[in-house]
Formats: sequence, C-alpha cells, structure tokens
Amino acid sequence: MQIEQSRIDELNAQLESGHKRNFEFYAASLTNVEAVIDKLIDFQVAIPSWALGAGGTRFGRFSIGGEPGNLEEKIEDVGLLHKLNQSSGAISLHIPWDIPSDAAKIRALAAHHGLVFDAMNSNTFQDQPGQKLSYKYGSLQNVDKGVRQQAVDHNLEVIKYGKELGSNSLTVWLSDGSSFPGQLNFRKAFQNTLEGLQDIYAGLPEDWKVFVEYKAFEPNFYSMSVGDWGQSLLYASKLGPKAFTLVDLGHHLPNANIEQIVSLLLMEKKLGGFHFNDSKYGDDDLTVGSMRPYQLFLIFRELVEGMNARGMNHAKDLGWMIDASHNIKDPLEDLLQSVEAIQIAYAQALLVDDKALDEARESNDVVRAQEILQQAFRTDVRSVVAEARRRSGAAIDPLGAYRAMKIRDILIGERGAVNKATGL
Ligand code: RM4
Ligand code: MN
Ligand code: MN
Repeated sequence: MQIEQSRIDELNAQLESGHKRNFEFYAASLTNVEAVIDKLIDFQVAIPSWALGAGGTRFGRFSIGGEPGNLEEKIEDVGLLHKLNQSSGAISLHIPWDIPSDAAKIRALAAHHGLVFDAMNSNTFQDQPGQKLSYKYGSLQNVDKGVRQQAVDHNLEVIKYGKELGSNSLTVWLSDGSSFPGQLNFRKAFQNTLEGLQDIYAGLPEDWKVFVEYKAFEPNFYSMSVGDWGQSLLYASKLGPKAFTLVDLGHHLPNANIEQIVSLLLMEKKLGGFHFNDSKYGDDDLTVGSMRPYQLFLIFRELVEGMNARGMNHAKDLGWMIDASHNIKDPLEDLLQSVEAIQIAYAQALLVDDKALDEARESNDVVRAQEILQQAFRTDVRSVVAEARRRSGAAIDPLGAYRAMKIRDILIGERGAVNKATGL
C-alpha cells in the first residue's frame, strides 16, 4: 500500500490550529528555533529491515499480522514510515535475510519511496541452510582457517550487494567469543579476528566505511571478541582510516557512561555509526527513549557538541540507525515512536547553551552546569518536532495518522494474518 499525500494533508488540517497555538507558545521562549527546525528536517534515521516483523526473542515469536514477506514489502513498510514522518529515508539490509535478487529493481523501488540504502549488515552469527562450515565456535575468530575464510567471503559478498544498491558502508557485528573460561586463547582470537577484518577491509571500495560493532555479552557469556569500545577502537585503529567504531545503545554493561564513550570516539575521529534502542536490563531492544530519556539526551548532547567541534554534518557524517525488534507491539508504531524520541532528544541537545556551559565549567560552577543541561532536557520540544514534520510534508501526528488510516488492518488484508518476516 501507499499513502496519498492528500490523506496526510487532510489529517493535518484537522490538527492545524491546535498545533499552531502550541508551537507559537513554545517557540517564543527559544532563541534558535528556526535553526533547530532546519536541522530536524535534514536528520534521517535508517530503519533496519529486520525491525519490521515480530522478533527479537529466543522464546515464542508472535506474529503481528501483515508482516512483510519479502524485501519489496519491507521497503514498502519503510516507505510508509517515511511518508508519515519524512525522517526515515533510509533502509539498512541484513544479508542473507534480504538478498536483493534484482538489485536495479530494488534500488528503483526504494527510490520511488524516497529511500536510500544505509549500511549493509553481514551475518556470521547463524548457520544458513546449505552452508559448508559452521559458526558454532565463532566466525572470524575461529581456530579453523576454513571457517574464517568463509566468514570473510560472506562479508565480501555483502559488500558486492551493497555496491549494487548504492550503499557505502558495511557493519560487522560478530557474535564471536567464548562462554566458558579456558575455551579461548584471547590473543589468538583477537589476531584471527583482526586478520579477517583486514581481508574484509582490503575488499572495501574506495568511498566505503566499515563499522566494527561491539557488544559486551550475548550470545557468548564469558568473553566477546569485540566486547567493548576499547576493543572495537583497537580493531578500527589497526585497520585504517575507513574503519570506525559503531555504538549500539543496548550493547554495554549496566550503567556504562555511553555519553563519555561517544565523546572520546568522536575526538579520535573513530565514531562511525550509531544504533538506537533502549533497555532496562541488557540488549532489550526497547523503544528508543522509553526507559532512559535523560541518558539519550546526554548522549545526543555529546554527539552534537563533538560533531560541531569537528565541523561535521549532523545528518550525513555518521550512520544513524534504529536497531530494535519487537514481539508484542506493532513494529511500525514502535518505529514511529522511536524516531520521534530520537528527534526530541536531538532537538533538546541543540538547545543547550554551549557558551554558558563552558563558562560554568571554567569556574567550577557545578550547579549551574547541571542546570544548563537540565534546562534543555526539560524543554517541551514536541511541537517544534511536529512543526519540522509539517514543513516537510509529513503528518503532524504520525502515530495518530497511522491509526486513523488503519494501516495495519490494510496490511493484514493484503498480506495475511500469520506470515513472518525474516530476521531474528
Ligand atoms: C545484534 C547487533 C546487530 C544486529 C543484530 C541483528 O545484536 O545489534 O547490530 O545486526 O543484532
Ligand atoms: Mn546493533
Ligand atoms: Mn543488539
């Protein structure tokens, strides 16, 4: 299905006067509201192709109905999101879950929905039907050279698909590690992994980046071979200028100071990509901002400040993606909520008075420094975000529009109630 612009305009017209009143009230107290709106309009968050069906669990998977059955339908779903919010203009594919059989056709379909292809993701954390060797004991770290080569070849194949689709980055997330003390020689595992990554790096096109994603735990529970930002940075530094660290919010040990991590990675020119989600316990894949909105704001604050310090383009110079998977919510509704939470945190981060904060810090005025951050975080920017959407032709209230148009019912009608999308 596709959403007609006239339908969005019609729904916006119903909300117009209330929205205008709200926006004018809140905008009056902000000094840089127009600049914030321009930045919000530019900012796009990629949607992963594996977030569009029910999943993200090793227990029961409960179909939500109308799940996309193939890559074309996944693109259609992201197209729906983008039409509603004009901020989800990219899709990130996982291979082999989403192999494009006819790349030119897939590319044209995406363009028709206003979408580009974000980072390509390889998968050496599962065995595929017909696969020669098993990843049971790891992929790039494996003691068997044949397994390592198979994992390298897979990544090179993913790059090939990405080139055909116009992507320009590869994300490597390895589930490699060990679950029991003694299982692995840490240094050998590191060396093997590094050699594999070097072979993949050698196959990167000139204008591509590779993102090395880390995760502290799961599926291995004693050691992970890319377990934290230190290890990822070590690999990325040894690989070269096209290699970067990727931060996924759910991949840290409890209470990690993620804002400090992104600040230092940016300083080192080694932050490449970002996966948004939220969590209470681990890699929970919860809706962005649903648990720790203040942490999200603090992270965005460091991102904005760090990117400004280096004259980076907020919208283009880092890879922004949501990485979440849901079993009980309609994933499209959840993704609309996540994008909105990201925009709110981003807008609040843009409100921070940098000069005043700097002065407070230089005079050791701890209370004032804290107040400055809290002032920005406690500002209600929802109408500013809605205004950015209105100006870009999106729905003032995307979630409301999604429900008013009964999109899930239409998708169930088109695709059936019990199909399951590929993914975790
Ligand atoms: C991992 C990691 C990767 C994602 C897979 C599906 O936990 O977050 O980014 O590609 O899940
Ligand atoms: Mn991730
Ligand atoms: Mn994850």
